[in-house]
Amino acid sequence: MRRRQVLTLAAVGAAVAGCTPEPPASAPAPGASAAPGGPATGLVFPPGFAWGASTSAYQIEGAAAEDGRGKSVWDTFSHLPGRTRGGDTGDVAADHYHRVYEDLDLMKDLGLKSYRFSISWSRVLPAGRGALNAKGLDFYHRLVDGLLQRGITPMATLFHWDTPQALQDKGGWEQRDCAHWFADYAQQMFYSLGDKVPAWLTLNEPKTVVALGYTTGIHAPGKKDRRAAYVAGHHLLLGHGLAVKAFRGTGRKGTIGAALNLSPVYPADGSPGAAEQARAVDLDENRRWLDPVLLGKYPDGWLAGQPADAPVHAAVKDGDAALIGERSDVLAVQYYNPMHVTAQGGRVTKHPTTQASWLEVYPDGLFDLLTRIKRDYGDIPLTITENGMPTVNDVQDDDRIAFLRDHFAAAHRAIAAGVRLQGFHVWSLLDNFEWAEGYSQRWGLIRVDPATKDRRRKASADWYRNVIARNALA
Ligand code: IFM
Repeated sequence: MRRRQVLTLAAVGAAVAGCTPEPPASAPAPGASAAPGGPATGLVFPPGFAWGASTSAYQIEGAAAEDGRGKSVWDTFSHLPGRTRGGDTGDVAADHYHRVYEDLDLMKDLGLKSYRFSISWSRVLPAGRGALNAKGLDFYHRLVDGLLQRGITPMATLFHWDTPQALQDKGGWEQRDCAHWFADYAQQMFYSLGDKVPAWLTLNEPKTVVALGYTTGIHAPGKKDRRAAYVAGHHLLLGHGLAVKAFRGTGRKGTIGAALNLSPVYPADGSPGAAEQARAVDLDENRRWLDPVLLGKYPDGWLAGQPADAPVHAAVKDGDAALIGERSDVLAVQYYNPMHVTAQGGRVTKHPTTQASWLEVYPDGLFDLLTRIKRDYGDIPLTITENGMPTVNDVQDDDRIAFLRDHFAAAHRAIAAGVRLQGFHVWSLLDNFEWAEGYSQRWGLIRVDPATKDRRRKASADWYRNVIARNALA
């Protein structure tokens, strides 16, 4: 992007910034009560620990066809017959677009220090590139201003799976150009919002996009082509590197990194075969993403291990690895489950699971993962940007409280072991659209009524509020 365009964008951002002022202080959030306090006892976290909650645009915003928003691949995909449970879509989702101030008040009442959201690329750039949609951008100004006014640090993710459909029509992430379109969009956001947003994340879970969007096809864009998947995976990483470079180029203050979902991989038994298979799965699940982002190279043997005629070989150009390895300020870690691998390369489950059958509950895995990152990749600051569980229990979600308590304790142990863990964002703030599962899985601290969209704090929200207020786990 040329400098003249950049100045124009900055001017648009500034002009839009103040155009929709927040209404006067709203009524207390539903269920609000006096903030808990008292001396911190038990497992005390470091001062300034960033207790947070996470969401993503398509999963909560709704307003899918409002104020000039363009379609994303998820709008298209969720409207295809049979792709989501019950035919659910994100058309309305949690209606956060219209209830943003109510949600901000709920966050304030929880005592959140940090809120991690994503920007809908096609809301701010309906065609994925070109002219900014001022009304779409205005929504993010309202959100960010509202967070800052409430003392909550905004953490913006640039890509949480909702590729603009207009770019998908041009080949999407299978095209190398998509990495550049993404970096251009990122740069526009840095200029537009970067004076207020101190924490940026480039990609959310590129592994999931590759695995579910391009390999099994159960997520948008619904491809079932492993060869294309690996090309898309490389271009996603390239987009990450180019966006980090663009961030540095803007001179904006703040931090930037990627949000990677990682799973510690264990041999299912003590056999040498299981150990070998576990190493192979770890290469694909973890090192294939961590090494390029943090070390600027694909792991030894990973590319060579792809079939000789795989298109990913041609996709990886000289210099790409260094670009992907542009220095990150932070690594955002998303932890849900471990993996146990047999000598035959199969997977076994060794612990209880949740309503989401893939979510095997193993809090020690979080400790193992965090300490492993420090051991293998050095002392980069870490923040957990997702951890949580769905439950069929409604507002009395004691199982979620137990889950979070055990994972917070594992995080505390990692900090005590010297890991530079700076924050913990629970997935998710609100019940939301859980992709192919539609609204059948409810992951929120805050209940969202499926029909009325009314909000109600769950027991886990009250419990979390106490943890945050004490900065400690009792
Ligand atoms: O809802 C998702 C989120 O969008 C990405 N990480 C996993 C969550 C639970 O499946």
